[in-house]
Amino acid sequence: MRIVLNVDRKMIGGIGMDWQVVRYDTLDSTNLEAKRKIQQQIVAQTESSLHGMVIVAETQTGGKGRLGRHWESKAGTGLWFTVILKPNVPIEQASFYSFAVAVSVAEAIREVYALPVTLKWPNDVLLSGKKLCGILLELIPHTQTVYELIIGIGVNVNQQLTDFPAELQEKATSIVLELKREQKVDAHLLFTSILAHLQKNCLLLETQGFAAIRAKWKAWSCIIGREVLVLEQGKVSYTGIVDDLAMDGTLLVRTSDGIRSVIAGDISLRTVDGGYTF
Ligand code: BT5
Repeated sequence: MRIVLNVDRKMIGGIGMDWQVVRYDTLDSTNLEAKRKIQQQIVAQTESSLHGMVIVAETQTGGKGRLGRHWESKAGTGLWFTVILKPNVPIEQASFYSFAVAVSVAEAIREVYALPVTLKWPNDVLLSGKKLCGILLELIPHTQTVYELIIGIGVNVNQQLTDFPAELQEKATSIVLELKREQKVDAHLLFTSILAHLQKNCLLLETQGFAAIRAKWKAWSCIIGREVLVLEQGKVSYTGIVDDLAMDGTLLVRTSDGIRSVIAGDISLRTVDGGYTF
C-alpha cells in the first residue's frame, strides 16, 4: 500500500526552483512511481507540469539499479528518491544530467559531512572506494525535443555494516560508517543540500553546456589514469587505462588496440593486489 505522508512545496536552494516533494513510507520503486505519475498525466491530458516533483520513499520493496539490478533500500537507512525534470537540453544530451547529478551528490556530501567522496563512471559516488550512492537515469520521450527525465538517487546514510546483505558488505558503505558513528544522522540536511546543488548544476548545464560539469566531474573522478576492466552488458569485455571523459560523456579507455570509447557499461578498478574491485 502506498501512503502519501505529506506534500510540501518549498523553495530549496534559493535560486528559484519550486521543488514539490511527495513523501511515501513504502513504494516498490520511486522511479516506477515517477513513471506512473507521468503516465497518469498523459492519460488525463492535464497541463500541469511534473517538472520539479521529487518522490521520496522511506523504503522501497523493489528498488532498481541499472540493467534490472536490485537496489537495497531498507527502511530508515538511506535517502531513496526520484526527481522528475523536463529538461531544456536536446534529448541526445540527456545523459549529461547523470554527471550533473553525481557532481551534485558529491558536492552535498562534502558540504554537509566534509567526507572525501570520489566519482566513478558512469554514475557512482564512492567513499573509501565503496559505493555510497547509485543513480538511475531514465527518459520518457514525448516528441523529438520534449521529454521527461526520471532521476533516481539512492544514498546510503544510516546503515551499519550488518544492515547490508553479506554480498554488499565489502563493496557498499554509508555516511555513518564513514563518520564512524553509532548514532543515526539526520538525512534531511543532506536531502535539501542535494536538491540545492542539483538545481545549481542543472542551470550550469543548461547555460554553459557540458564542459563545466565535465570539469567538476573529472576533478573528483577516481578513475582517470587507472587500470580498469570494462564490462559491457554485465560481461567482461577488455582491460585498459582510463584516458579521459569525452565531451559526449563516453569514457575513453586506452587499450593495446588503441583508444576505445565506452558508451554504456560498467568498469572495475584494478587493485594493488592485482585483482579488480566490483
Ligand atoms: C545503480 O545501479 O547504482 C542505480 C541505483 C539507483 C537507486 C535509486 S534509489 C531511488 C530510485 N528508485 C529506484 O528504484 N532506483 C533509484 P547499478 O550501477 O546497476 O548498481 C546496482 C548494484 O549496486 C547492485 O547490483 C549491487 O551490487 C549494488 N547495490 C545494491 N544496493 C546497494 C546499496 N544500497 N548500496 C551500495 N550498493 C548497492
